[in-house]
Amino acid sequence: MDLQEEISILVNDLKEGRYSLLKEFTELLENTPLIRKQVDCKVVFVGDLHGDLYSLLRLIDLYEKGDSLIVFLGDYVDRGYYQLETLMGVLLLKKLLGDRILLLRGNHEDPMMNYNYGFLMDIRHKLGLKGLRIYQTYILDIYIRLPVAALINTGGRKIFAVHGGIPIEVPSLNEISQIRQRVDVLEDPTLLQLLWNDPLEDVEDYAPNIRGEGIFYYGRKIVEKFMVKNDVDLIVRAHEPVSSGARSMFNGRLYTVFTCRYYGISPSVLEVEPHRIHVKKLGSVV
Ligand SMILES: [Mn+2]
Repeated sequence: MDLQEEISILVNDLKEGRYSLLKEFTELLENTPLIRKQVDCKVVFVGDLHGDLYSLLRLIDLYEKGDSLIVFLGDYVDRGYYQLETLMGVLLLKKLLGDRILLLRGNHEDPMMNYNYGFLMDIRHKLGLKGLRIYQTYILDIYIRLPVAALINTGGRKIFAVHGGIPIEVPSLNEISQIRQRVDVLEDPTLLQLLWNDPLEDVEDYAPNIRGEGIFYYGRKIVEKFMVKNDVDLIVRAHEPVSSGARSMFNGRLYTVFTCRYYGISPSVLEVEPHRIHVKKLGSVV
C-alpha cells in the first residue's frame, strides 16, 4: 500500500472541496466509549504520533502484512509538521485494514487543545478557511466516535488500552462503557482522567497532577485495584514522552509507549503476545 500517496490524494480532495471520504470515515468508527476485542494474534500498540508522519509510514511498512492488530492510543494531531496528514493517514488505515486497526481518542483529539497546540493552524494553513468548516463539520464528529479505551484479550492475556490511564475513583469496565461521548472532555471526570492521568511509582494512591485541575497521578494501589476489579493483566497507555520509546512500571504491569520522534526520543511501538512483550524501535527515516 502506498499510504503516503493515498494521503496526498485525500488532502488534495479536501482542498478542492471533495469531502466524501470524511463522511465515510465517521461510519467506520466504533462509536462506543469502550471496545472489547478477542484476538489470537500479536497486538501492536502505537503511542502519541503528534503529526509524525514518518513514524506512521514506517510502522505500516513493518506491520501492513501479517495479521497483527494495530492499536493507536491517540494524539494524532498537534505539535508536529504533518498533523492533518497523520490524522488522515490513520483514518485511511482504518478504511483499508478494517478490523486490524483500532483508533482510540487521546487528550489532543479536543478542540481546546487543537486551538492551543497547532492543529487548527495546520488545517488553516493547508486547507484555507474551508478547513475550519471541515473541522467543525467532520473532524469533531470523528473525535467523539473514537473509543476512549479498549479491552483486548489475546491468547488469555487481558490488556486494558487507554491514552492516559486510570481514574482515581477506579471505574469498572461497565462504567467506562457507559461514558457519554462528547466533544468537551472536561464535562466528565472519568473521561477526563482516562485521557489525561499519568502513572507515578512514588505515590501509593494518587496525587494532584501538574497538568491541571481534575487530573491526577495514580499509584500502585489504584493500578492494583483497577486490575483486580476488572480482571485485567496489563495496562498499555501513551501520553508521556519516554526517551527510550517505551518503559514499564509497577513490576511490568503497566507500559507507556511513545511513537513521535519530535521530542528527541527513539520512537517505538509495543508488541504484545500472550507470553512476550517487545519494544520495537522504529529507527530514523531519511
Ligand atoms: Mn497526550
